[in-house]
Amino acid sequence: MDKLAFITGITGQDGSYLAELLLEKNYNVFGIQRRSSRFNTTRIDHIRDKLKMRYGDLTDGAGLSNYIHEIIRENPNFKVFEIYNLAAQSHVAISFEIPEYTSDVDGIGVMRLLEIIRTLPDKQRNKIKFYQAGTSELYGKVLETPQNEKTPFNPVSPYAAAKLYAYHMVKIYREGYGLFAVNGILFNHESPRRGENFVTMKIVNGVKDIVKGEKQYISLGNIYSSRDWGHAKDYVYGMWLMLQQEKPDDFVLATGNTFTVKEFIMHAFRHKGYNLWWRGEGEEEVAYDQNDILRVKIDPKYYRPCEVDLLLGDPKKSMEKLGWTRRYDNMDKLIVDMFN
Ligand code: NAP
Ligand code: G4F
Repeated sequence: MDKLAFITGITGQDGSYLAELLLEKNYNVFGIQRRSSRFNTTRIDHIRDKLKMRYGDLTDGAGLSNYIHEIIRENPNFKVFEIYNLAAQSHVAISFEIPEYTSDVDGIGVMRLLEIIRTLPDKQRNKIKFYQAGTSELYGKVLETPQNEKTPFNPVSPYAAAKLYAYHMVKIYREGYGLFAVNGILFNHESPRRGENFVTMKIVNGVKDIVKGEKQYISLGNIYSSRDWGHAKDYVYGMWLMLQQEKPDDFVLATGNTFTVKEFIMHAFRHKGYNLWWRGEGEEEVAYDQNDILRVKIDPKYYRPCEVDLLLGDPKKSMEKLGWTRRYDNMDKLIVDMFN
């Protein structure tokens, strides 16, 4: 095969959808998985026999280098080699607890990959395209709304600070060394494969447990932050489109709509026939259902040292230049898919 793709983070939400998409498009797909004491490949087990996998970690530059050189050695006549860097410690709240590790993986890890590409012979390097998983968290305490490719960044978490370093390194390697390297600036995207400790999946799983009678209520942190939530399947398609361009550039992927966590909670409960009534304020705020049973309460342990209050993306450039469109074009479609 002449089309190669290497996906870091292939075992994650986005990596698994991207691997499916690239296999459909007849790419030869390579990936790394982290060593873990338990198997961590459940999202890709259904396509495992079509993938070429080995152990690897973004903190281990030598291993990454060996693998990339090996892929090239074994496929000397490749036409294009797309490298998608999706691996990250991707949880914002957890980045406050493990800032050093988060910086190493999400920041320095990106530089490790860029250096490996930069030091390849011209003939090989010129056929490599690099995608970096950037994030709307870069906007942080937002300086303008909606946010687009020109909006200044103002990160407020170790996660976002590490991703900002990565964003700039991609630009520096693009402008300084002529690498085909792009930053996707992606707003929140969810799916049935979303990690359990992100708020949408926590709410969906909580409602499912309530329906089954296995739980009475869900405990959450700040329910007044707003997010621009799309579906991961649409967003991995956008990543691929970015690497099909003639020239490297940075793009925002977003829906152009924003909802509070509280609105997401109400949509999710309503989907299963529960109407919520809210009482109290701040840490005392609670929601009861139509039968006066407690369903949501606030637990300050989920608050973050700094919060991103409002994200609302403007995807105009991606729609016009990439021809990017979304199949999941409203939040209820996303919620239905997450419940299914
Ligand atoms: P995810 O489900 O948390 O997946 C992260 C992936 O990175 C997993 O495969 C994970 O492996 C891997 N990983 C973590 N640490 C690693 C390390 N040290 N070395 C190698 N691999 C490592 O995240 P996602 O939602 O798919 O997001 C994909 C990327 O997009 C991430 O970079 C994230 O920061 C970024 N992003 C996500 C969103 C979003 O809303 N989903 C928005 C903007 C940007 P395990 O499976 O072993 O944990
Ligand atoms: O679901 P979240 O943890 O996602 P967050 O922080 O927006 O980050 C996600 O999106 C980013 C793109 O903007 C990605 F870069 C990042 O990798 C990740 O995929 O939290 C969403 C909101 C926050 O305001 C949080 O404070 O929900 C609030 N929240 C309220 N209660 C909670 C909870 N978040 C979590 N995880 N758990 C709660 O119990």
